[in-house]
Amino acid sequence: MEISENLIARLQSADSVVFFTGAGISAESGIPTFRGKDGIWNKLKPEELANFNAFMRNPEMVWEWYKYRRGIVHQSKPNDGHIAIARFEEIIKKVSVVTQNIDNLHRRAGSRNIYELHGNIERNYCIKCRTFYNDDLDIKDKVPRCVCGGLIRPDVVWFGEYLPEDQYSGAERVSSACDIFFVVGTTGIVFPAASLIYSAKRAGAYIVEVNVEETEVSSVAGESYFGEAGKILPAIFNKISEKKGT
Ligand code: BV8
Ligand code: ZN
Repeated sequence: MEISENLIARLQSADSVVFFTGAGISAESGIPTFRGKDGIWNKLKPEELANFNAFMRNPEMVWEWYKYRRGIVHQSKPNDGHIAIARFEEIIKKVSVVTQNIDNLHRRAGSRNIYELHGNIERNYCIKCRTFYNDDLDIKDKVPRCVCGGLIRPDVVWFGEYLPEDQYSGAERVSSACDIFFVVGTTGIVFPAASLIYSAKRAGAYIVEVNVEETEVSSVAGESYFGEAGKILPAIFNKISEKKGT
């Protein structure tokens, strides 16, 4: 795979790089994407599942879906794409990960500066008293309940819900101050997360897309690499670390 001299030069001189990731980076870990050909949204509509009203109307169904996805996440592990992103911290002064994913794989791969825009499937809280139940959640019940009697929900951002303020403002800050902004494995159609791509571009960042196909982002990217993130990101990392003699 050919890496442009332009990108190599930019990475050699970059102080700060952001990796903005979506479901596509976890596809090679066996976690289904949302909108691809085998995407989970094809069978189930997001409106029916990833929103608060659906949860209040039918908590059993929504919990069944999240238990199914938790099961997949627990069996999966970070792939070479996640690991390459974590290893960029060895050769670039400031690396930030801004992820739409809730699968915790960037943290498990060793990345340290992570902004989780849409929450994390490993965390859950009571909608009444906001007590958190994480690894102590007893999910054998159809619908887990808090000691106060309140319903427990996954700590993820559903459609129509605001993103966690601290995560979003932190992500905005690093996106508007970086030299290179990688957009990895996302259709770039969910907002306000996707607006970070445009704020980064407006602030002068060089946009590099990594995806198996063209997306809405391709037209604003400085360059796009079409192929699997688990192959492209390690190839870029190896090229730069070779150049830097690390
Ligand atoms: C909000 C967490 C303010 C849960 C998710 C009506 C009412 C309210 C809001 C809206 C509305 N209409 C529109 C909106 C805005 C809405 C939105 O953007 N909708 C879209 C669909 C148009 N946004 C919201 O609701 C947000 N909140 O706006 O609040 C507000 C409040 C009240 C009232 C009004 C406004 C909240 C959005 C967050 C929703 N939560 N997930 C869960 O996961 O269960 S969204 C879901 O989509 C995931 O988080 C996912 O990460 C995200 C984006 O999807 P992608 O990651 O891009 O995944 P996708 O499958 O689409 O694409 C995968 C890509 O990977 C593909 O391009 C594929 O080619 C590529 N790929 C595949 N394999 C590989 C690969 N690439 C590289 N290598 C590979 N191997
Ligand atoms: Zn409670």
